[in-house]
Amino acid sequence: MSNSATSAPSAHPTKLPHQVDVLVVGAGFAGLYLLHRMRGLGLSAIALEAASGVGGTWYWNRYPGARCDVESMQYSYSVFDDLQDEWCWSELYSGQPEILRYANHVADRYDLRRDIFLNTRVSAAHFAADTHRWQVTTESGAKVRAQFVVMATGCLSTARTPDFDGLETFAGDTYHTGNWPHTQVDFSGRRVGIIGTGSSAIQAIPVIAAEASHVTVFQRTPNYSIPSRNGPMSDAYDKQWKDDYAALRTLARQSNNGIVMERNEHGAMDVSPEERVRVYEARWAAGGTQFMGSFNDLAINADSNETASEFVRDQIREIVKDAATAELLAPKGYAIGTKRICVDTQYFETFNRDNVRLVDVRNAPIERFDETGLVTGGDHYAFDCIIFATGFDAMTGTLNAIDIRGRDAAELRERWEAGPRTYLGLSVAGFPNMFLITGPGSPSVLSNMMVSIEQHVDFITDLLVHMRDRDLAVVEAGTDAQENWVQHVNDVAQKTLYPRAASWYMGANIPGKPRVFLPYIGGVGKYRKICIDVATNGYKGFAFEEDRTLARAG
Ligand code: NA7
Repeated sequence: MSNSATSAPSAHPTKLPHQVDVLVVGAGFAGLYLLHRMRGLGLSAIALEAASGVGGTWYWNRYPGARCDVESMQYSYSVFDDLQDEWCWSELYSGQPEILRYANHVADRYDLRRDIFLNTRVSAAHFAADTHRWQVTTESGAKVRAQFVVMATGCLSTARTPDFDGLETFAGDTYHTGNWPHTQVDFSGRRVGIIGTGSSAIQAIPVIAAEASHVTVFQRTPNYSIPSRNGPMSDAYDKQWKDDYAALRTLARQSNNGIVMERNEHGAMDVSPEERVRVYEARWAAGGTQFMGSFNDLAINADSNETASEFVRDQIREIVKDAATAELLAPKGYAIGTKRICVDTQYFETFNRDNVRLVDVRNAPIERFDETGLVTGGDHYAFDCIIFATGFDAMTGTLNAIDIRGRDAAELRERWEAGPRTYLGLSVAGFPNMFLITGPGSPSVLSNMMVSIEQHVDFITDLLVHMRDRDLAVVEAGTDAQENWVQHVNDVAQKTLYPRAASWYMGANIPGKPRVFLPYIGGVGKYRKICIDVATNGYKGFAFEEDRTLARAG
């Protein structure tokens, strides 16, 4: 099949209905699949999407070099047999344009567009206890009533630009990687400043450096990054997956992070130093996040982790010719993996270019911007344009930006003032008939998002069937179940090295954000089992009310 061949796309609607059974916020991979499943139940469902196209993350993050760091054979829907058999990815790790084409293909193939309202940002969602309906308000003031609201709003969807002094005076162009223009940005002949060295910057810097006249990278914290070894998809690899897709997808669902990879069942300190190096070298040569599967205790044993961390530092020292730059790029003071591991194509090599310079802003933070550039450490740097690769208000930022009110007009953002509290990362006590897809307290960002999205959408679909079969109309997480879950999420995180790092997993990148470990680190497979157990025990932990039926909804 040619990937560009799509059925005739239906148009996006413009006139919002007054009421629906299910209102989905977001039309990324979660929103698209939700819409499909809700329709399958015979429910009226719409998705409201702030962007002018579908695709979520892959709609917004169109910076040069944007690429998925999960292999495409795995970062794709597993629930559409024909689609997964027919779709051909061109590279091992797909670039953003191809993933966005895939999202659009899905929207057309499953005729989803007719229920997706674009350019429609949700500003409020209020639950009315008397009618058991949510009143959802858009930024333009339109209102829709819904029995169920599902927040498919993404984990990294509120881009953040730090509040730099004088930023508004800068006369050149500014860009944020998470909100990149739709028109081609030409860097040739331009002096570019890039702030940040997270995943986005690490992908963008090599591509921009190949085009710009000069690039200055402002680094606060260096990151551990593993070469992707990306390349064209071979027919053999494509066939290997497609021949065995059902079994491999099952393995992914049962795995620790939703990715099928070979895992070493030994601890790093259980083998000789020579064997350790041999394993790290093999994993480094193979590339990608499977480096973290080198040994089974890298996330929990500081000594083990240090051997992997030091191995990567040594690779950086080997690649980067200037010793001082190499030392600056070598991450220290935190364990590999405890900040999101990065996957790159020629990132460290880029610092060997004559037109690239690294500036440390850990010890001398950026002081201010002016008309021509910025000042740090007493030096002025002049630019034609500046790129903010400064990340996101992760996991809670987008939800807290919406005025969400549950029972007794309780505000979600107030309830979450000291950190998010959810049951299974799916539901919040006091907010009936509202679900979160990959919400805080679920594996989410620690997993292959596709696997976690599908699991949540399927869970919600099954839950609605359970309700319909029993004439139940309202579902809500119980307070005890939620508190126990929050405790469990914390307990599991505390057993690992993760909470020790100042990461966005911990909310550490946003001034004033509570330091709470946001995702659930118990593992995708274990989490799935917990959810199955909840479902098979009558959705224990959830409370139901009977007074209205799904059949009468809307
Ligand atoms: P990240 O990973 O949050 O990276 C943001 C980067 O910006 C990181 O290096 C930050 O340094 C840096 N930053 C943020 N604020 C500042 C200020 N004020 N001064 C200097 N540097 C700053 O976001 P990405 O977009 O790269 O990646 C997000 C996820 O998207 C990624 O993990 C993948 O899952 C996909 P810090 O580390 O906070 O010191």
